[in-house]
Order: sequence, then C-alpha cells, then structure tokens
Amino acid sequence: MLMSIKRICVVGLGYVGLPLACLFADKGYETVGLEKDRKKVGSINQGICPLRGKEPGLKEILSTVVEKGKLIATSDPEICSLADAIFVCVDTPISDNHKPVLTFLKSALTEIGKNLKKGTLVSVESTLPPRTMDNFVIPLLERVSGLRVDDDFHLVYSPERILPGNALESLRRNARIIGYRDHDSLSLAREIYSAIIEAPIHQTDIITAEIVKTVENAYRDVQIAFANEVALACEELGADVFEVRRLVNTSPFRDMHLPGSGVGGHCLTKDPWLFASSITHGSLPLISTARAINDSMPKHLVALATGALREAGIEISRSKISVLGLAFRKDIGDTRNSPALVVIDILRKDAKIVVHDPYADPPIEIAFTRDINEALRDSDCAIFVTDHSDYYKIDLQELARLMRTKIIVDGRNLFDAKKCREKGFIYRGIGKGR
Ligand code: SAJ
Repeated sequence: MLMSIKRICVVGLGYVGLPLACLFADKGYETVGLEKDRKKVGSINQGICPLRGKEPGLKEILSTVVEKGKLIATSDPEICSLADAIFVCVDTPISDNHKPVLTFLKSALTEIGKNLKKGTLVSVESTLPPRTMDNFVIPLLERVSGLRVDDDFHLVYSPERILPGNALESLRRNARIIGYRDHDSLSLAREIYSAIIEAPIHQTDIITAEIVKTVENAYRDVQIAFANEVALACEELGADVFEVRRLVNTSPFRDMHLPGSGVGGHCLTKDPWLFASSITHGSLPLISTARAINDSMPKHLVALATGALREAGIEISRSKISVLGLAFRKDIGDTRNSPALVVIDILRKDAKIVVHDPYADPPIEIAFTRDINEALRDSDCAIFVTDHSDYYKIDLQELARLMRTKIIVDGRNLFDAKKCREKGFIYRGIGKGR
C-alpha cells in the first residue's frame, strides 16, 4: 500500500527549485527547501525572493507560503529524513571543455542518501547526460543509504521544463515527462506532479526521459544555428534573412528560427553537450558544429561594429561604444552566458564601453546605466544585442541627436535598415545584407 505524500523536500532553491517548492507549498504540502547558500535560506525564510529578474508571481507566492508556514528553507540535510518525496533540482553545468560537472548532484545525492527513509519517492529534475540515472544516481543513493531502489525507495527522473523569466507559469503549463522504473514509483510521481502541473504528464522509461530533455534543447540549438548560418549567407548575398525566413516558413512543415546575436542562457548552451557526452562510440558533429556557429555570433556582431567604425573613419581606441542589452533573452534580467558578455569582453580591450539594460544587473565590472539616453549620449556606435521591448520604441531622430557618430549595429532585427540609412546612420545588422 503506497503512503500518500504529505511532506516535501526540494533540494536546491534556484530558478527551478524555488518555484517548484512554492507551488507545492501553495497546494498545502508541508514543504522544506534544502539549500547550501545560507544567505538564500535567510532571504527565503523572510519571504524575500533571492532570484534576479522579474519572475512574475514568484515574489507574491513565496511571501504567502512562507507567511502561512507552508514553506521553510534550511541548510540542514537531516530534513530529508522527514520527507515523503524529495525533488533534486541542483545545477549540472559543463566544464570549459564541455564535459558534464556532476559535483553538485553528487553532493546533493550524498546528503539525501544519508537521510533517506524507506518508502520515500526521489524525483531527479536536473538535466542529466543520458545513462546518469543508472550509472551514477542509483549506485550512489543505494551505497550511501544502504537501501535498495524500487524495494526500499522509489525513484523517477522528471526533467524540469522551466522558462527563466516566467518560471512559475512555465512550470504549471509545460507538459511534464516522467521516466520511471516501476509502477509504484510512477503512480506516486503522477499523484504529486498532477497536484501542481496543469499540462499533460507523459510517462516513459528513464533513459528515454534523459534523452528527451537533452535532445529537446539540442534540437532548438541546431535550429537556431541553421538560422544563423543562413543569416551569414544573406549578408554576403545582399538579402534580408528575416524576409527569407518569413517566406521559408510559408512552406508547410518549415519552422526556421530567428537568427541573432547568439545563444545565451543556461539550457541551450549546456544541454547539447550533456547529450553529446553520453556518446562514447563516435561523435555528434551536427550538435558540436551548431554550438560553434551559435558561439561565433557575438564575434560576428563585433566584426560588424568594427567594420562600421572603420567606414566612419573612427579609431576604435578613441571610440565610445554603447552595448544595449545585457540579458540573454528579451525582457528578462538573466545574464547567464549572455552574448553581450562576449561582445563586451572583446571590445573593452580597445574602446570605452557603456552598457544598458532595463532589467539585468551587470555580473562584471563595467560602466552600466539604466538610463538609455546616458548610454547613447556622444556614442560612436550603438550595438543592440538583446531585443528588449523598450528598444523597439527608440526614435531614430532622437538617437541621431544623441550620438556623436551615427552607427547602429543590430543583433536582433530591431530596426529597418532603409529607414536608418535615410536618417544618415551607418547600419549593420545580423543577416541584413546591403
Ligand atoms: N534564440 C535565438 N533564436 C531563436 C530562439 C532563441 O537566437 O529563434 C536565443 C535567445 O535569444 C537566447 C537563447 O537563444 O539567447 C535561448 O533562448 P530560449 O528561448 O531557448 O530560452 P531559454 O534558454 O530560457 O530556454 C528555455 C528552455 N527550457 C528548458 O530548458 C526547460 C528551452 O527548452 C525552451 O524552448 C525555452 O526556454 C522556451 O522558449 O520555452
């Protein structure tokens, strides 16, 4: 007879774990968040959200569930022994040479194993290289706990599908995959996830679930790389890639993605590598090539800027360059792996840089402002890296008045090239051939 789940422990209170813990607590489950970062624990226990960026609804639900005593954060791993269900939401980054780094996962599973009680459901949500559950998670949990998977504790793999910047809504609305071993684990996992997820819940075996999660992001990364490669071709051919994309997508079963400044964030930049790392016989050239193409886009943006400065006769070492957009995606504050950081790192060696972003805070020491006029005043080149909604409202007349040299470098198809040139700008845009 399966016990029903009453007490929840979420391990790792970041972009995934904190919204997850809030949703469970909001549904009335006694929820404890296990978090190593004591500062974060302190903020959460005061009902204050420690995450950067807007995250609609998260601040409100967090303060409500903390006030009701339904969510408590702690750094004490012994709390796991009181849980009926434990959700592992720790980071699984990659190293500089694109290899999986499972140290956070190992530390979390070791703490869980030491405090694991019989009958508990463990659901791993972190994105994993396929085969990690069988080859790493199960052996570690069994060794540390002395318990046997399936016989003594239940285990599923249910990868998160959260969209940073809209974590709560995407958690509720995105379909969920549960990779399971036996039916008891599946029914427990279905019971608990259907309490918070309003979308379909699909079930499959564990290795398939591991592959699905890494492949769904590798798929998107390859699609974007294709769009970027066509954009570079259009620059040479003198065509507008966005017109090409519009018409390509009128053909059935086409879905050409958007080319641009590059691919940032914490999903598409690492999950293709997690997938590729699981293949030991042979390689996955398309996936690694796509990563290289997307990683080259910020450098291409810099090349467009230096070419335009040269055309205007401006010595880059004496120029002021405005970088508009620090976040890796529009209208959010998350700067993880942002293309803008690459652009800034290259240009700051020679030019005076001022960075603007309406939401993100700079993760590096750099001249930064929330005031777009200040960022653009007396500038020789405005590089638009992120398509924040504010930037679509920029008046070209006003921009021309503010800048010292009228150069626009457009990483996200924010402007109409013809209109810019009519206003006397030197205009360069990703995928916008002259
Ligand atoms: N990007 C392009 N062209 C596109 C789409 C995106 O250049 O056509 C760039 C974005 O500017 C950004 C990067 O790619 O720099 C990633 O964008 P994203 O929309 O994929 O946003 P992420 O990284 O937050 O991706 C997450 C992923 N969700 C999970 O891993 C659970 C991804 O699988 C989702 O498809 C995506 O959110 C989403 O849009 O929901």
